[in-house]
Formats: sequence, C-alpha cells, structure tokens
Amino acid sequence: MRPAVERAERRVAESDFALSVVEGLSGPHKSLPCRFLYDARGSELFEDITRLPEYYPTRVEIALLEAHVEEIVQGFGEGGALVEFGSGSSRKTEILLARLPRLSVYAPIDVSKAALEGASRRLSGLYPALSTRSILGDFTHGVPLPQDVAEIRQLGFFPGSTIGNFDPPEAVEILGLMRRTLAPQSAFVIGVDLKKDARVLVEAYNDSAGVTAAFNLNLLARANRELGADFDLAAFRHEAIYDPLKGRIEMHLVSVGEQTVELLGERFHFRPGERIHTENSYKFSIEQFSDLARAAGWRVSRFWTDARGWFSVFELR
Ligand code: AVJ
Repeated sequence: MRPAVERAERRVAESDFALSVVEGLSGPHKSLPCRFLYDARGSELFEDITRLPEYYPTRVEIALLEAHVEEIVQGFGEGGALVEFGSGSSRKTEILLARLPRLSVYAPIDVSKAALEGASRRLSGLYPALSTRSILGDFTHGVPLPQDVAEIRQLGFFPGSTIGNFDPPEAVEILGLMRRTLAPQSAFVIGVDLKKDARVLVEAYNDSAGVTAAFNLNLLARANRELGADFDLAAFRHEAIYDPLKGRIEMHLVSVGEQTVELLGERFHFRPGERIHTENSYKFSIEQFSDLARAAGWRVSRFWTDARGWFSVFELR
C-alpha cells in the first residue's frame, strides 16, 4: 500500500482510539472498549497469555479441534472457502487446513493488517496450492465477502470464544451478521468458553506471572504512546473478577490513589479505588449459547466438549 494511504489509515485508527478513550473516561463509570487491547504489543501479550498454565481456553479448544477435526470438516472442502472471523495469528486454522487438502480459498477477516500479512505469508508457505484472500475489516460491523469467495461453498470459523467479549444482545447481532455474511447452507464452527468453578476462571485472568496484568495495563501504555496521555502505569493495578449473576469475567484497571490524568488537552480525575472497566468475557452453558445462536437465526447441528466440560466447539447451520 502507498505510504500516504498507510499514514491516513493510521490517523483514522488513532482518532477512533482517541474518541473512544475520551468518551470512555468522561462518564461516571469509566470504561475502555476491549478491542483496543490488541495493538502490536497487546497482540504479543495475548499470544503469551495463550501459553500460560492458568489460561486453559486456548489449549482446551485446540485439543477439541484436533480430536474432532475429521467430523468437523466432514463433507466439506472440495473447492470451498474457509472464512475466518477475527483470524489473528491463524494458529487454530492450521488444524482445519491440514484436513482440507482440496480447499480453494482461505479468507481470513481481521482488523490488523500486520496479522493478516503474517498469517498469509506463513500459510502460503505451508499450503502453496491454497489461495489466501485476506479481508481487512471489522466483523462487528458486517463484512461483505469478495465475489470469488461469495460464489463458492463456505465454512465459517470463529474460534477463541471471542463471542464472549460481547453483551448478549450484541452477541446475537454479531452472530446474525455472520450468518448473513455466509451463503445459505453454510456451516459455522465457533468456539465457546463454558461456565465452571469460579476459582478456575479467576486464575485464568489473574495469572501468577502477571502477563494478563501487563496485557490490561498496555491499554494505558498505548494511550500514552498514541495519544500523548500521561498515565502512570504504577498508579493502576489489574483486577479480574467473576460475576456469577452475569456469568462473566470482568477486567478492570483500578486507580491506586487519587490522581488526574491528562490527554488530548482534557483532564480526567480518578478517586482512590476508582476503576476503568476494560473487558467482559462471558461464560456460557450449552443451553445458553444454543439460545443465543437460535436468536441469531442459526440451528445448532452439533457440539463437542472436553471431559471436564470447560470449553465447547459448536457447529451451527
Ligand atoms: C481472546 C477475547 C477470548 O476473553 O479470554 C484473555 C481475551 N483477556 N485474557 C478472553 C483475554 C484476558 C480472551 N479472548
């Protein structure tokens, strides 16, 4: 891409971040949208999280995909397209691709151009016959498929339980957008984190090495880097709690003392103990997720869970 276009794109992205930060810190309940956790540094830290002993979702989901891949891809592949929503590093995709030798197209959708380029380079090395059609876009807004992908059979893929980052009404909206993105008759494979002992959940988001804390605090570091904010990272601490009524993990950044932060000419005051809500991660029962999928117009055709019932992979149609 031309350098001028790249610079303009970066300014647009920065002003989206700027507006969201000012908006999020202005109300009585401070919050920042979790999508901003994933800049280059944040994506690196998230990769580290997936390798933590306490963070079970990635490992359990990969084991499920590996154990059931034959069934998952059964009857699919001949000349079709694998469409992945929020593909990131595309690590889980490889499990499916290894069993889809006659797939025509891999179509990853992501907001990060760097992630798309990296994954495309790696996968074309592994599967020279596969053509990758990267789609730069935000799946929460609905992304139309390019003509050549739209015309062939599709298998949708949305691993990672990213659906849990959205409030239930939003999750229904997004699952509906994905249903309308894919051609009728398409199958859609989605990873869903399940309800379990609160201690296991809280530890997964409060690891002893402090990687999740660094991931959360990177949001403030990013505001310092990109918006010239003066957040003192030592004056905030990471907090992750499980709300059993809402069925979700919440991440917060808690102001250790009284402080004022300045950014973009605005001043934001923090009381001691005041929090910035940075992420929700909903956990589902099989029934709850099935209801959500049905509300978005999907039918649950099959699902697989591990022996402990910690994670589940659903096939929707
Ligand atoms: C990738 C969004 C599913 O909610 O578990 C991990 C993000 N946040 N640790 C999750 C995350 C803190 C993760 N998702």
